[in-house]
Amino acid sequence: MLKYLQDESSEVSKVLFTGLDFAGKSSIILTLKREFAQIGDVSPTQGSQKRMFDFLGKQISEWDLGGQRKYRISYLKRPNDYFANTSVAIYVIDIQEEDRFDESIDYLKKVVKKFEELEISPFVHIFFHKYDPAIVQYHNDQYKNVVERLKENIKEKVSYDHLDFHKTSIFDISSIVKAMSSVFLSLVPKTVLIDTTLQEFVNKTNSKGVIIVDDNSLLISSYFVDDEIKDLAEDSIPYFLSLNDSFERVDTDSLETIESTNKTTVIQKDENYFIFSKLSLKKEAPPYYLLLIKDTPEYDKNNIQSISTLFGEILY
Ligand SMILES: Nc1nc2c(ncn2[C@@H]2O[C@H](COP(=O)(O)OP(=O)(O)OP(=O)(O)O)[C@@H](O)[C@H]2O)c(=O)[nH]1
Ligand SMILES: [Mg+2]
Repeated sequence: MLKYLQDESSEVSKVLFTGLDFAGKSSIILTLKREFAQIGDVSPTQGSQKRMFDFLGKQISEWDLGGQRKYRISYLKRPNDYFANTSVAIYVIDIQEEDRFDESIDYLKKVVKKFEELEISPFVHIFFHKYDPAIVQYHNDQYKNVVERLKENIKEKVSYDHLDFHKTSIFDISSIVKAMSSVFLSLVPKTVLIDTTLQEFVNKTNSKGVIIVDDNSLLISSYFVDDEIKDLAEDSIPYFLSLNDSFERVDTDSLETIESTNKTTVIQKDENYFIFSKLSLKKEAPPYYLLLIKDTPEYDKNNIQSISTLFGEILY
């Protein structure tokens, strides 16, 4: 029954990152991969960089198009090699560089035109990037206006129906996670089934909320009793993933294994207990992670095992 509801196609989805040089495209990708050490000395991307990965059982090819002028010219000259077959595009704009807004809108127009010429109409998610926490704290009104004007300008100059807008910063990891998750989830229809499963899980386990993410930090599904718990879970999940990464770098042979299949960590903060568990659904497939928020530290590992099994059935 569950298998029947799987997606019909297993073809590759192409996710394209584009925009001017220095906008922050490669840094966004590194943030999702939690390669924070590399973000510090990221260098301009030479030409296009591709990586393949699996998202909810679907093959994704992610293209990071280096934005230097010489490369932009060559992409536009050979649209078939770069823009063809795009399933979804992420167009990154550095909102701190106002004097390049016109140049950026101009390139966006050209990219959209190429999509039209290729007779494809992928969603284009505009990331108003480098909307850093310091800006929110000290210059929010000013930048809100900057971004509003930029958005109006884009809507006026780029006539394209499939535009969406997000504010992001690598210093606010959850802003990247949320924006990228909405991009990737749009590619996979089977998520409705996962959402229902998770809602039942929250009720059954008397929890306040639960969130599932994949190994690329993307939110797969979540369910919360209220918005406060939602914010808490979404803001804390990146830290649990980093914690997990650090533990995995430790020589685990020397540690006593407490859970044999699903490794679970319980942390208390204020009145909440965070139960974080790594789910290995299938041998050799990338893991998923579950974060459960409860009033009490008790959890039934059979419940976690059964959600893991159900989830595995939906996906594979
Ligand atoms: N303040 C701030 N700086 C950022 C942010 N994201 C990236 N940067 C910085 O912006 C610079 C350019 O980042 P890249 O990721 O190399 O930009 P890119 O779009 O990949 O550039 P090209 O590869 O040349 O197209 C680097 O110095 C990053 O550290 C952000 O959210 N806020
Ligand atoms: Mg780059």
